[in-house]
Amino acid sequence: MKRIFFFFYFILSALIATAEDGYNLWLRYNKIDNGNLLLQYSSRISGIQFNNTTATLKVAKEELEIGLQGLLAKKIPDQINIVNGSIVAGTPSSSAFISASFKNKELSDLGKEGFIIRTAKSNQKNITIITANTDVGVLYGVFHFLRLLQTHQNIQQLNIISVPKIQNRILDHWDNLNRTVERGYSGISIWNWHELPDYIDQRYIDYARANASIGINGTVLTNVNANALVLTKDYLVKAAALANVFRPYGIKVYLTAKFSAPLEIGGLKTADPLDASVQNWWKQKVDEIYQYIPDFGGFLVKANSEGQPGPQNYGRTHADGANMLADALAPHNGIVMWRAFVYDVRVQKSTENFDSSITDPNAQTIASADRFKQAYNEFKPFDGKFRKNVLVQVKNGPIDFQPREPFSPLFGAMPQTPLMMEFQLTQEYLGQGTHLVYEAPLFKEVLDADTYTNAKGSTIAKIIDGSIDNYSITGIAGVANIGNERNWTNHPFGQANWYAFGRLAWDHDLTAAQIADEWIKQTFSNNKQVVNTIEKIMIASREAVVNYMTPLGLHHIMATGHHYGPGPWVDNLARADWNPVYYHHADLFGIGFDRTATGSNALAQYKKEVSDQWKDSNNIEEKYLLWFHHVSWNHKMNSGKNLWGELCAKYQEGVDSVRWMQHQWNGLKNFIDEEKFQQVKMFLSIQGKEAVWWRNACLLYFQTFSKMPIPAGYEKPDHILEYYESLKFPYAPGNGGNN
Ligand code: GCW
Repeated sequence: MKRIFFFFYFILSALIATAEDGYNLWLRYNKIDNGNLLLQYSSRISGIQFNNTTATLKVAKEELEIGLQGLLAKKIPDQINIVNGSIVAGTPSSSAFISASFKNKELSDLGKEGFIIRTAKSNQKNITIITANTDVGVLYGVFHFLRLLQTHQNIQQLNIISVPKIQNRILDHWDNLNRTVERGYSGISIWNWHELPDYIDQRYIDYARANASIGINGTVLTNVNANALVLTKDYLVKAAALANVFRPYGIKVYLTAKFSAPLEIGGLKTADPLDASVQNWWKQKVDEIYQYIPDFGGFLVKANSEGQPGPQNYGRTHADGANMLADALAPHNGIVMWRAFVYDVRVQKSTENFDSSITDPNAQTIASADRFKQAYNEFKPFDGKFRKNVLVQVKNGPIDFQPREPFSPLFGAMPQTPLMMEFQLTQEYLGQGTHLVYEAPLFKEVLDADTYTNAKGSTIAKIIDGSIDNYSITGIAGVANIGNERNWTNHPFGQANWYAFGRLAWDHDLTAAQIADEWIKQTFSNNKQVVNTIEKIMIASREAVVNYMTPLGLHHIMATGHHYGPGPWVDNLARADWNPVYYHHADLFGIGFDRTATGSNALAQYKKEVSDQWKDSNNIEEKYLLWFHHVSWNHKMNSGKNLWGELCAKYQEGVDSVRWMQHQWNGLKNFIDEEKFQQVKMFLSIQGKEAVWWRNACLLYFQTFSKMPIPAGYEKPDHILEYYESLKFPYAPGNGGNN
């Protein structure tokens, strides 16, 4: 009997050991499964000398202990004396050895967050040193060292010096106080506001660990479509509890500031930024916040956009609004991240007593223009007019996180205003919670794009890291894809986008392939076949989604509201620029948005070198063609096909890529734990179906204009257009109630 029990116990624990639910993300620390390497690591790592004198050093030491214990499958002792294989970690103030061994200059070059990992000899002993100027630098060094082991790197001769290129590396949560998440596809918000501040979920700690492991140092807890209540005492106390959890991990908390808060929660009659009582209200509010959260990071603000109130309600400018908040934050070293995602000029009434009588005098002129141009038109005139602690946060493209966009023309156009990048990790327009789309190639395409602002080589990466315009403050944000799903991101590969964002925010020189490689090894396995296959899938996935949704420069043709699935036919929304027909302009002649001099001339917002590349429909890179040109269905493409034929080919290519991804994945059955294998397999099958849906719906619709057949040899749609037009998904997730 006993024996049988033990047998089952054994089977059960083996199962538990291999079933992976994804909760541990890339911090699995499983035992190194390569015997030789394990021997090598064990001989190099005999113990640690690590004084945990501060909260940050304490968590750093714990992480190192947990990580090494998992990876080497043995307990790692503390060492008082340095011996062969010691890891010595700390700062000059926490470690006498480090203070004696490092010159001040070498460490101060690391700044506030950089670290050194170095193999050295001390009295003939081989040791590894992890050091930094600051405690958090040591923490980053620890995570990097563990990454080296998890990815099976040789650690015999290390000399790594790593300093982040961008200062503020932030996740933006579009999480509401009722725990719904705008554009969230991973369950509900991880912030349990109701139970805070008393209940501290382990998830908060693991969230902080995960972020610190990739260098993310800030989190905006609340949605940019803001709720003023978060600025009341009840909620500040809750936010403070989260800040306490995150602090040791070097992560600052930020909140979204609703511009009408003085009216909504302050009892004032106006929110005019030039009104002394309003300015005073914000000053006191900010002082109060710092009482609860002494290292509060600052505010993220969406103003005069999609119904959010802002300074234009009072005939004031973005600069007036941002500067008022900046003045309140400056004494505490807080910052304002003021978003440039603006396209709402009809000032809307958003709260009962909000003053909507004053409208922007330019409203009509701006409204008649191309939405593409609006952010530039509204912000460029204010270059140099913002306070020093204001960053203007710009989405990567001019419209809205499409599968592919040309870069926003604001980058390079505001040399005297720090511009911050906003990427979207959550896949609002990229297949949402069920499509495998690795976003690093998209991020890199944008970061590497050349704005020519000074000369050739003025890449966006160099603009946002401050090296071109000497910004004194720099930042990058990613709209989070995290929710309370056990594996955080719903799709196991959503984790890769969170990971890639952090890694690129730290070092934008890394390639998409390098980051994929690291992530796969830590998340799945170091097995070559696994790594190569998954890497190929990931790298191909971005172009696949472009092809089956919006090839050749099509954009914003998703369904209304939830943006789930195709809706190129939609033409009945209140604002012209919410309608897909506004973006593709398909007619009997052709398709595409003329943004050249004969059209909206948005191209004129770019430097000449850039607009020269894009202004001619016969020369433009075809991936951007329909972004800038309205061309005939018979337009001759590089392939020799006409535009209609090329569109058919691209949609089919997208579908074929997903099938190829499915096939590749299936080949990994024996290498991936069953739970994750099945999960990804099922998601890929949804993706396959939806790619076909996109292709069929779009081709049938565009065919009503092109009047040409889908060429022989391609699969034919299995329904008629009316069927696709009739599909409704009232409960598709993530609908924030906006356009
Ligand atoms: O992409 C659009 C989304 C909105 C979002 C808005 C924004 C938070 O559809 O849901 O609102 O962008 O970025 O402000």
